[in-house]
Amino acid sequence: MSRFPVLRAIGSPWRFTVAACCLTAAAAHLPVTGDHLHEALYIGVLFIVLSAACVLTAGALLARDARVVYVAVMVTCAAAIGAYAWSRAAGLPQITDDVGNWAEPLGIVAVTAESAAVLASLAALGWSRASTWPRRLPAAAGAAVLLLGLGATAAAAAAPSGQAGMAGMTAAGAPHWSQVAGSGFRSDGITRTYYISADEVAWDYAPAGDNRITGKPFDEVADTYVKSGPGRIGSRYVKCLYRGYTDATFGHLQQRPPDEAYLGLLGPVIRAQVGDTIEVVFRNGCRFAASVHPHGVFYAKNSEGAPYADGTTGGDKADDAVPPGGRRTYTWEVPERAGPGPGDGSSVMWMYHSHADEIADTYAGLMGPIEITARGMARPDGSPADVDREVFALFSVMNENNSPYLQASLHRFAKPPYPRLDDEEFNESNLMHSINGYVFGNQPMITMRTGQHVRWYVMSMGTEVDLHTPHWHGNTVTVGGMRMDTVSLLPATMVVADMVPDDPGIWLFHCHVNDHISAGMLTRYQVTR
Ligand SMILES: [Cu+2]
Repeated sequence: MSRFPVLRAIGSPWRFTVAACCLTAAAAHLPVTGDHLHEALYIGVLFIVLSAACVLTAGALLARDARVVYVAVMVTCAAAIGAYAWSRAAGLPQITDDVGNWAEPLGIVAVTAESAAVLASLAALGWSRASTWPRRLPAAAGAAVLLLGLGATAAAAAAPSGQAGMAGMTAAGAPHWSQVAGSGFRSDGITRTYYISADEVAWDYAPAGDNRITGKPFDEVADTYVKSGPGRIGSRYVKCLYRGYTDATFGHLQQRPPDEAYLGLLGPVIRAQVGDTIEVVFRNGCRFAASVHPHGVFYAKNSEGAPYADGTTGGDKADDAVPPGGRRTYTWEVPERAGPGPGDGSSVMWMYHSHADEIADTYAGLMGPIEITARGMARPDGSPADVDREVFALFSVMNENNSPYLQASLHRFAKPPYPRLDDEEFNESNLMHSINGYVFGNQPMITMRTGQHVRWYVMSMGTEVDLHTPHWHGNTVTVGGMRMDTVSLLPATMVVADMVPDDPGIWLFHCHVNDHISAGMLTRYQVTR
């Protein structure tokens, strides 16, 4: 007999029932352990540990039902019940599709067995030797509980797919829809504030002054778009662009480091992770009303930035179009449905653009990227921790004929005689086939190193000519798990492409649409060792 009372066998008749409950709990976890190992390794491992603990404590009870064993049973089962509740209520990392899935049959069997084990353990600890029990009854009751438990487990495991836990995740059951919905917005208390001003600038689509793709001066075809002169605007246009500032005084422009110079006319990259709140303090320095309308994130009617008959009034309208010189703060939440879905990597792309007069505003240049990283996967700046280099690229035939600044550009950069505004050749000369606002390879070099995790975020804006097929020379990417070296874009679509470059050199990155190639929609990226 042990000197320590907690190690002494108490010989409770409840031990058979507790052991049967433990064995049932172990059995109920086994059918889905394989799927969990595949989908969320740590959950699979925890399932194996839990099942092993249940089997071991059951054996210990039958051999020597010391008080400490009952306590171990209660702790183990309480932890399992707690984890189950958490996975259904708040969601555990990597398997948030279990949120709301309270009716999963195997889960019900496991939780019932675990709860019964806790209650029976309490009864065992309170049992006194003075009580009288029929000799064989406890063992028979335990055997009956075990049979019942294993039968329920088998029935639950055979339940139709879609209700049997991870095995049915692809079926159109509750788990599918909980994945679609994502878990509700749970704030992590972090608000990321961006100070963005729409500023009028003189933008040059070809600042290098020659064709960086051929390495030669512009030829006659290129001159159609870039040469200024009588009745031709050339490569420079008056535009209004989103630009980042350091604070609400808008006194200091945020400087872009050299490796982000390629971003060109894009607004500052708005980064956040799921759980954050994004705040955009917007100042409109354009000569026309403008707004900030985001894609993907959660916005209420007072932060949508788009005027239309939506039945709103007052403050819910004030965001729609901020007058010249005006200011407005937009607030957007980042729930799970704004972040990576089941087929995404650690981050997704959205964008923001002015939507006061959507077409004119975006041709003026008011566009920028948004990047949302999965909860818990972001660096302090919001970028995904598993990505070394991020590149954002906008493919757009910027139709300067439809920009609010056409007249301004004409009188500032063209020489008289000025053409009729509907002159066909003049119109063609104002179609700037650009990547981030650069033509004919004039974009500052996009740089990266071999072996880096590089994530390309590519998007298109515009009209029916804006079907673009960005193509990488030298290296391949995966998009949604599929290998490619060319992706498809239509206006306002966004594609995330992951690359681990293995081929050093200066490589072409261009739209593969023939007409767009001739008009200069090409750039280069450089991979160094
Ligand atoms: Cu194209």
